[in-house]
Amino acid sequence: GRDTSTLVEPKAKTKRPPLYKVLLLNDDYTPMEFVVHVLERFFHLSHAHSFEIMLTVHKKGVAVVGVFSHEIAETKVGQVMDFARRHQHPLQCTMEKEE
Ligand code: NFA
Repeated sequence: GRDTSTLVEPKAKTKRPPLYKVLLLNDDYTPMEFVVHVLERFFHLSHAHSFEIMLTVHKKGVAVVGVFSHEIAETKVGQVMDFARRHQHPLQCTMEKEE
């Protein structure tokens, strides 16, 4: 307006870093108790919530376990894949960028 003392600069857009969903995939061989243990151990979920997520994966084929920064998601996926491999279970864990 006519106020010569006030200069309004364009708003600098603050861009939040993208978040990533960590997904667990069903298979025919990994024992249910192993999956529950993985969820408790690496995602710090209660036994009841872990069992619930495990059953969702078992019935629907896939479920989101959590949403994290890229670095944390990558670490979780690596930990789960490594733990499953060491126990010779085919359990698969992946990540995908959130919309
Ligand atoms: N489908 C597996 C079974 O019947 C259990 C499972 C659940 C595996 C979730 C992987 C993920 N033993």
